[in-house]
Amino acid sequence: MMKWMLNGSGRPWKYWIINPERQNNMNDILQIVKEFRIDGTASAFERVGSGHINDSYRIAISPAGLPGYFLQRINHQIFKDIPLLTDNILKVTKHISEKIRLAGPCIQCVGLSLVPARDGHFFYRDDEGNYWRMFNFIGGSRSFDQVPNAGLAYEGGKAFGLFLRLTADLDADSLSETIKDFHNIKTRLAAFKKTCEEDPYKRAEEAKNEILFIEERSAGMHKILKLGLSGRIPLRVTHNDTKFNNILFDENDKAICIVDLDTVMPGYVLYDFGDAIRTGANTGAEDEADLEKVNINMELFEAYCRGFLESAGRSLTLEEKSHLAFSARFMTFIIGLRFLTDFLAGDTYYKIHFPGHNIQRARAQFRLVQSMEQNASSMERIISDLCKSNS
Ligand code: GN1
Ligand code: MG
Repeated sequence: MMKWMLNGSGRPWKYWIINPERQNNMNDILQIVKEFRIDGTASAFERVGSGHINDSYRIAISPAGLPGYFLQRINHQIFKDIPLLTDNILKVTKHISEKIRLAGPCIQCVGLSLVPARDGHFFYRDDEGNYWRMFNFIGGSRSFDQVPNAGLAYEGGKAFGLFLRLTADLDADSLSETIKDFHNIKTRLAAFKKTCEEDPYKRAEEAKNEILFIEERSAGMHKILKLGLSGRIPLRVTHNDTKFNNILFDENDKAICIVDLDTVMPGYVLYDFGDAIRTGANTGAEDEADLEKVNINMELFEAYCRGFLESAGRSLTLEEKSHLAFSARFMTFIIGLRFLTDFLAGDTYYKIHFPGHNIQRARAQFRLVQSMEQNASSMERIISDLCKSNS
């Protein structure tokens, strides 16, 4: 069932829920919390986060003073195998926590851990078929949908670089693909083409400029896939959803934790780098309506790259380094392509906050692609200068 509701900021959103009544019912959420082995008693909850897929809640605990918990309803229309996804997350969180423990105070980050349900599993399936899971809440932290200064961009780059380093000795083959062909341009373009042809909601006319934009660029977007398939870049454990707001910062603006681990799986580092630039060096919001406001911010770009290369540069191959600037353009393109496909398909994948939200998101992504095209040579130069100083 589809329903319009108000989120915490008073803006309407639309999302798919099985039983609309249960969403705002405090007792229902607190009932779910009781299914997990928590310390203390849940006293309140609030809806948090700006993700487009799962529903997230902060759970407050009494006695007061404990950091509380982070409860999520996992979108199982999208993540179809929850036990497999949970197994991935357990492997990754345990690996990272152990690394943090061994490194001691020399690395400043906090590990995530899943809280077991009463039956010992690390998720709970309610009687309506919804899947829930619980993490420790990282108290005192905050995240940024847009990056206000270069210091934060630098910290963010260091954090995703550190994530890569901490997971470098975790065998990529030990993780499963939670969404098959997630960043596979060939598959994404085929789905787009099919949706355009079928045009089930008769929206292709409205999107004709964006469709043309994709057609003009699609041939040049297969580089990373080809490098991967031919073995010229390695498969690594990668995050695959490195939106800047998946980095948690402490009150001193130091990055302390990487969250949203659903898509941690084997992948190419270029995907992680590119997606972080898409969101971390944009002068506008991901869904900015005023396209004049959307540009690559070169100061934020330089700072993110500096942090990332200081932290992970030595573990990257030359081939990877030489495609970093392109990867930003690529990831912005493929996410725009996915937003547009979802618009044409009737908004079934991403939560939207108003009709036309997905095409607005796609337009903002494509404007950012254009800005990156215009700045391509400066982006290349910044990266090659930084690579020299970090080799
Ligand atoms: C989705 O839910 P969220 O915001 O963490 C999507 C990402 C996209 C992103 C675009 C599983 O992530 O791939 O980059 O929206 N996640 C999935 O904002 O599709
Ligand atoms: Mg995500």
